[in-house]
Amino acid sequence: MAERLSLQLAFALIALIAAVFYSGKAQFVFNKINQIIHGKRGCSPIVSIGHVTLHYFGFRGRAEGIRLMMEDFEIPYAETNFSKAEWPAVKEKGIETGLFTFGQVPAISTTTGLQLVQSKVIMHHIGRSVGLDCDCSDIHICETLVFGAEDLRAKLSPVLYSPNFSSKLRNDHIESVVYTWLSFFEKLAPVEDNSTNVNGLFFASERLTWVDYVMFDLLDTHVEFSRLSFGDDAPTVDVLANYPKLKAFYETFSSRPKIARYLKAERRVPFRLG
Ligand SMILES: N[C@@H](CCC(=O)N[C@@H](CS)C(=O)NCC(=O)O)C(=O)O
Repeated sequence: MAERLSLQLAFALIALIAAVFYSGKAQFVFNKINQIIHGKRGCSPIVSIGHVTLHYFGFRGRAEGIRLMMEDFEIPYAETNFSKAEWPAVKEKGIETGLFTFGQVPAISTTTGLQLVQSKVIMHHIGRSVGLDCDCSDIHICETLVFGAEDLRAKLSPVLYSPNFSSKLRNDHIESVVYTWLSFFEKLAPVEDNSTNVNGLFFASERLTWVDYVMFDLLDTHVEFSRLSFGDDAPTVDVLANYPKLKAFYETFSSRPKIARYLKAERRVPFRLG
């Protein structure tokens, strides 16, 4: 009797799995199960990552988005803050041990044994660990935003670290590159809509995701860049002034309590050295 019952149950289970599979909803069901197991939202949640060591220089650069996430979610972390002078030896050792996969930073190592490089990969991983992954149906939107953010950031480095950096170079870059790209992002920025965005403005999935940290960091970087002073008479600009949706997002995000505290904190490393 019991044997027959287990056989029937086994058949019912197989029929259920086949039905889910052929209905095309397998991914959805798998995601839901994953979400229930981890108790976190998003397409691909993972377990918490423990205490983090952030390997980077003592400035914001490509590590700041990672710091913002760890600050907001109170993930315990320590920093190396390498100086330029230390870097060549540190780099050689990091390549040797495999920590710096591509000989670059940021990198993180964690008490759970994880080692990871590439700023956006690290941010995504942290996001997955705290329930900030995008919804599966939004992955393409999130990737578009993050890859676009990366494109704009890449255009900044040669200017920011140019030996001839000046107020003219700064303003030329803003006029010829930054404004064009901000107008692209303005079209993708969230709008105030109480029916969808609960308690905030979010770029994807109608809730806070790791992509909001990428976007905030990108905007903040350009706000800081546009304010850099050279001790001359060249006027600085409010780089977001003509982008109301981006400005609203920037201000709303800045007012998240732990972010607001961090933005003003003394321990926050400078935007640019020297
Ligand atoms: N795509 C990488 C770029 C990393 C990168 O360019 N890192 C720079 C600092 S921002 C670096 O490590 N420079 C030192 C070197 O290459 O030796 C990321 O986003 O993490």
